[in-house]
Amino acid sequence: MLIKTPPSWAINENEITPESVYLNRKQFIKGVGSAIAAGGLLLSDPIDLMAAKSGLPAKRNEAYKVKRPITKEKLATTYNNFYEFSFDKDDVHKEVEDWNIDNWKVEIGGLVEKPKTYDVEDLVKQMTLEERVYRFRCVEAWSMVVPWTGFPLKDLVKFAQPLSSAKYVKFTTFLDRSAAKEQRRLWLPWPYTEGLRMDEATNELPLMVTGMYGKPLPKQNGAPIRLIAPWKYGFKSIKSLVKIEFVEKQPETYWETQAPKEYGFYANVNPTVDHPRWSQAKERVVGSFFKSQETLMFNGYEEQVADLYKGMDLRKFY
Ligand SMILES: Nc1nc2c(c(=O)[nH]1)N[C@H]1C(S)=C(S)[C@@H](COP(=O)(O)O)O[C@H]1N2
Ligand SMILES: [Mo]
Repeated sequence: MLIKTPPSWAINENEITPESVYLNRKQFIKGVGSAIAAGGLLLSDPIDLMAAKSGLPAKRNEAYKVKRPITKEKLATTYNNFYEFSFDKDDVHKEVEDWNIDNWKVEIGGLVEKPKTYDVEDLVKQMTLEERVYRFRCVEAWSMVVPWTGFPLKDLVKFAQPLSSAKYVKFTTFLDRSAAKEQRRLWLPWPYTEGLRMDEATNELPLMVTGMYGKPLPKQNGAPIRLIAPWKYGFKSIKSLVKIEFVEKQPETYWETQAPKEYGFYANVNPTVDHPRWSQAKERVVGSFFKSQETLMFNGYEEQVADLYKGMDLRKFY
């Protein structure tokens, strides 16, 4: 009997298909179902169509380059701070597995022309996505370099039409004690909140992020939508947003209410202002065990943001 063994080069096609294509194909299968349901849409190139739907991968904006090497995707998606799910960085990606983020809504409210709650996809569809490679520096003195996909926060501010009385933007993360076990620690000030001054929010840098490494944002990194403010310590880059509010007074923020002397509202990366318990002059490069490097003023974004803080004592407003 002749047993037909596949030749060595005929490996499983899943193994040779790039992951991004595979992801799109999964969406395509879903998409075909809805297209048929919608009454037989003609799909000339379904893969392109579905890629366009998620907006990924988006075109890289070459104005934001980083000389340091990009962190491995595996590390950036398995070494996470997301205290709602775990206090252990290595566990977050496992703790989010059963968390359902379907039908996610984002409220835009406070001092705006027309407060409204959006399906996150509908909101993102109004914006133009781009990819930017940014340095990322946690207050715990470690750093990464990550390609994020998103749209400028300033576009969202414009879209929201804030009133002239709005002086700050306040961000709020979801609250769901059944999904996020650490939110059952009732003494902690959940939900996680953050804020930016209006001129910080409308600066070119802050991104509303929906993807990383050319793929949809993983849950452990703050899906479906988060903030990235690269000149500030990582805790300002709040994850999994459900509310964006325009307010008159500086909002209370999660970490500031916890330990105001350690995690101030501004939290600008500054190698000359030490944390009360450690120096901020250097940082450990995640992924290279021994490598430490100089921390840069405003995390290397001095040119873009230094003007925002002219005349402010950065030792007092840390
Ligand atoms: N909602 C929420 N957002 C959060 C946090 C958090 O615990 N909860 N941790 C912050 C901190 S301390 C850091 S360093 C970054 C980590 O982002 P990453 O896991 O995508 O690298 O998210 C920030 N955003
Ligand atoms: Mo952090």
